[in-house]
Amino acid sequence: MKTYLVTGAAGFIGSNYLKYILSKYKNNEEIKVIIVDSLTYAGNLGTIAEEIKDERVKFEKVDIRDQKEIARIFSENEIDLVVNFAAESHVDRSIENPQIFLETNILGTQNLLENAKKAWTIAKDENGYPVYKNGVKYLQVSTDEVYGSLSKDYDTAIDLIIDDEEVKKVVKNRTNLKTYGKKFFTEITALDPRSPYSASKASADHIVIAYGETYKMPINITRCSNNYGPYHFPEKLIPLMIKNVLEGKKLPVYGKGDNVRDWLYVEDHCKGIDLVLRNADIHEIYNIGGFNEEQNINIVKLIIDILKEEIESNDEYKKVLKTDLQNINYDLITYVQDRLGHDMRYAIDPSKIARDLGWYPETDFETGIRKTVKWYLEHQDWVNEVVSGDYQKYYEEMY
Ligand code: NAD
Ligand code: TDX
Repeated sequence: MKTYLVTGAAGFIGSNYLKYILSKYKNNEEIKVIIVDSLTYAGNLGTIAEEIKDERVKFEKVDIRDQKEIARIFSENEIDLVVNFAAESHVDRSIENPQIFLETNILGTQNLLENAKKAWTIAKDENGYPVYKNGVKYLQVSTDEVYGSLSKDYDTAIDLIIDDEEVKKVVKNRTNLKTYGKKFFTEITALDPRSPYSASKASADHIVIAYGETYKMPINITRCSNNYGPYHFPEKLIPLMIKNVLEGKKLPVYGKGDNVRDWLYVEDHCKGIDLVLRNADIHEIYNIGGFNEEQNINIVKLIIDILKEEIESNDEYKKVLKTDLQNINYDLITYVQDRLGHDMRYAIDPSKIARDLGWYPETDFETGIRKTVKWYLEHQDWVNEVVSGDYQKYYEEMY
């Protein structure tokens, strides 16, 4: 029996992870999941309404910065595994208001580590180091953005050639591996964050490593590329573009639209996280990437194309459209002022997790993005629910 503490499980990746582990361990292992989420603008209880009813799950509306409450949760539950998703996650917001990013992402992380350390210490060794309960582990969900920015070598994507034989074996069935450059972030790339968001995530990584080294605490860090999929908050590129197309609104593309991101289907990411948590050696850091780089402008065009095709072929989807079908075209694209300090390219080398743990991104982008677009067409109630209050104010200011 394992007890998870999952923070930020009412957000995008955390909710997908919660759904994934509840289903993965349904028949073969007893688990208990304590959720800690303070329900910021990005957290929505409706997203996990079904999961909260599950008798294995307990929801705590608590801020990860709250020392007393986090201490209480550790004292009331025999927690074995911590997965920290809770964070302020949107780069544009970090440019407008950095402070909350430092408070949640750095101090919140340290508060979780400190309480895990206390709860898991069962003795001290002869040198004064804490000795921990067997089987406990803290996993920090980090980002490729901590490595900074790469430059592009090509204007159009080229096939990614994998020359590592072991990795080739693992990804043998994947097609469409793409790259815009020769360099990739590996786990030993020096951290070089450039936005307040990524600086706060890099600081958190350093604190996690510091607890691992100083107190020999059992930690792992995963650093993933841009996730996409269901329950993605519509302030991020893909869900925002879907929302705006459906409403006949302009699609704001920053700068020239040539910035490159590596896209990873959220469920593939969740599988990678649980694998690292359960199987990786302690203190190991793993990059989790999609082997799928794309320029923003191409993502936006693809979304327009898929939405048009899907709506044309399904009368149910036509009901969702708040504009005329003929308005769905590339004229919606509008180039706007670039993001300050906009990182040009993120590209992850996930060979280590492939070699060590046999993980690879299973979902082709073509499959994943179509699934995602259809999910949004079928879940407009969810979009309407999360797009209210705080977000509405932010949206009106930004666009
Ligand atoms: P999100 O913004 O969708 O969700 C964040 C969740 O954390 C929300 O439920 C929110 O209510 C909760 N939260 C925020 N501050 C909190 C606090 N102080 N105490 C308790 N709960 C709090 O984020 P996401 O996109 O799901 O990202 C999850 C994690 O993955 C983050 O750590 C992020 O840095 C990292 N990450 C995300 C991506 C991506 O593409 N989305 C890529 C790389 C890394
Ligand atoms: O309206 C937009 N127009 C636009 O051109 C938005 C919202 C974004 N963009 C660009 C900026 C980026 O180059 O699209 C790209 C993706 O932007 P976001 O969706 O904001 O993601 P990004 O800044 O790449 O960060 C994401 O991936 C790494 C997550 O939000 C982070 O939490 C994660 O760490």
